[in-house]
Amino acid sequence: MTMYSIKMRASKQDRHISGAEKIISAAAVTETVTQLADRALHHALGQADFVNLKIEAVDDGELRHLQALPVRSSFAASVEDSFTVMRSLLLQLQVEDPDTLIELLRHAKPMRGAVLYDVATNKRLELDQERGIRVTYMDASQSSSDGSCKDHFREALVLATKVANTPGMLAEICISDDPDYVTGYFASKQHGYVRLSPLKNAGSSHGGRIFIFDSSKADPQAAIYFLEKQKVLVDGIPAAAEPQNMRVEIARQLQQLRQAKLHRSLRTMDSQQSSHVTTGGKNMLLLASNSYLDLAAAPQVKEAAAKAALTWGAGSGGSRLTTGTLRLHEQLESALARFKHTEAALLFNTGYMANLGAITAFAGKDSVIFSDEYNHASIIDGCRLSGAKIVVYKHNDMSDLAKKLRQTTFHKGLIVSDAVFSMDGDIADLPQLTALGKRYGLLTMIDEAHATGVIGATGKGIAEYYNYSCQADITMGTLSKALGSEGGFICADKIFIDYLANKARSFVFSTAQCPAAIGAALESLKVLEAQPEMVRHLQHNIRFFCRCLQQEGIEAHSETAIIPIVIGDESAALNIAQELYDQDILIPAIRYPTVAKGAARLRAALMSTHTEAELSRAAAAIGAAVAKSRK
Ligand code: WAQ
Ligand code: MG
Repeated sequence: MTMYSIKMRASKQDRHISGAEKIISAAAVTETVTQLADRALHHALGQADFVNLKIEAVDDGELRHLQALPVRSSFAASVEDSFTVMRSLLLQLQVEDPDTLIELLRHAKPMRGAVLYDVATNKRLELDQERGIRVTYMDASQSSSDGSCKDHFREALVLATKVANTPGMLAEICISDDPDYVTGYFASKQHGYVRLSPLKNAGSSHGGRIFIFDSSKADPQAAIYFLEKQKVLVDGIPAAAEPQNMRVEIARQLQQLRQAKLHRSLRTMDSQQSSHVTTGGKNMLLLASNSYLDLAAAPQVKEAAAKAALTWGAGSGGSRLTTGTLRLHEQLESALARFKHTEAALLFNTGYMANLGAITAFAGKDSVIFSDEYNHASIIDGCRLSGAKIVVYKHNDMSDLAKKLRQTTFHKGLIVSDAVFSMDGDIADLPQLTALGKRYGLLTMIDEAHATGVIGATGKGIAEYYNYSCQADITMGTLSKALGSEGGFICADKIFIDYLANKARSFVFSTAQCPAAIGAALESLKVLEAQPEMVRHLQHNIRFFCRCLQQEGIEAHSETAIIPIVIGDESAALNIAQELYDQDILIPAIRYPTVAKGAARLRAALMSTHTEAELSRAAAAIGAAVAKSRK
């Protein structure tokens, strides 16, 4: 097949504006000429007034195929860091004085071509030092799909592959002269093509290229001939540098997770969530639901969800501050405020968003947040996003908190804690925590995700648990657990709620929750207030199950629906969970990063509708599996 080399050079008032070269089949010549002319005549730097198009046939025997250099990326924090990487790569090639070369690269006068530097004599070999050596007659064998614009990476990789294959060539270093392009590279046969970023500051039009050559290995004239005249097609040029690298990087990280037994995948349920579920084709006893009162499956709650959808629509159609607030949202907010003994309440789409929104609204760069070390990820993320100074205190350790409060120089901020800790199931020391908040003039915030419907004589949560002797300024909760629906909320004084409705970005910029979720939560609250015996039943189950486990020789103490059974080793925990799964009992193993490394555990979660028979069977199975794993 006859191939053609096409070169285009365009200028305007003697200033170079665009250039390109291709090696293509005869059939593609016409289209390519059109494309290149188009590029020259519609260039961002102006319309060319001179376009030089050169078309030459290439004899089959003249063309050499080369395999593209492998590509990797080194992204550094600063230009100097990138040059440190370049320096060490040059040293690995036994280049004696890398700094001279780097200096030359960074400060050489602008040239159209490259410096040809001979390390055997420390001399520049290019005859015309104003122009330099220009590499030409090269292309990727598979053209990129979009030939209309310049692709720095692909063009550079083609050139670098040709240069690296030049006899006697040690390496190449390059900075682009495009002011917007800060990525440069180092390339050698041995190291491949190493993208270095940043190699300059954005806005600088300084570019340069140095071919590092060793005249003791090959004849300079032969090298120059190869660079300037040898026709080369490069195979295997990737379509783009980054997506490719991201895929490799992501695959590597997933592999690491698998090796560390930390990879997770989704488990699909084929039934509604209740004390028994169908999954993996089996009917299983579920000891892992947050629907602690089994309200997600309660007929009257489901009915209320359906009715709300039929009356109020499938979606809310707007954010709360625009057109999404329905009478239904207001009803639920009043009901929640009443339930939590506060003046007002505000709904969020999820508990995560409630924490994120509230914490970032109440704390900023000028504040401090004291946060329990075991707080839920949504609290941690809220703290980070707020930009406040974060002081982490020891888990539920009020003397550590007091000590750290004494040391602070901040006058405003937040003390924030889970009410019931999600992985340990213990209860925050609210009386002390709120007293410390008052003493230091900080707002106190408590996350009742696992407290609502679970603790307190009638399931009203942590304030009721402490007989209303204390109350946090901000009470956060969720509709998604004991209330069997979906969403989060904040209960507080009116002034705080008004502020949040204006400032909490996760509230302001979300579509209001759908009517079905709100209708369900309203009904759940009603059921819970009318039937506090559900809560008593749950609390009975908790005591009963802990006793059963203790009889099996397993440490288990909890006043909440969360009962951790700490195993330690990640794979032992996984094996035990699997053993239980084989006996149709679903209790997941919880691993890093949800809990610390080496603190893997089974996390049992109880429901009010579990029977004693189910719980004692589960405890016996756990006892046997744990004993087996210790052997
Ligand atoms: N032959 C020799 N030297 C050249 C050539 C050539 N064909 N073209 C440019 N140069 C020299 C010239 O001194 C330029 O100032 C300098 O190289 C930089 O050229 O993986 O865009 O065309 O994303 O600006 C690197 C891509 C892009 C990194 C490099 O070079 C990546 C680039 P530019
Ligand atoms: Mg350029």
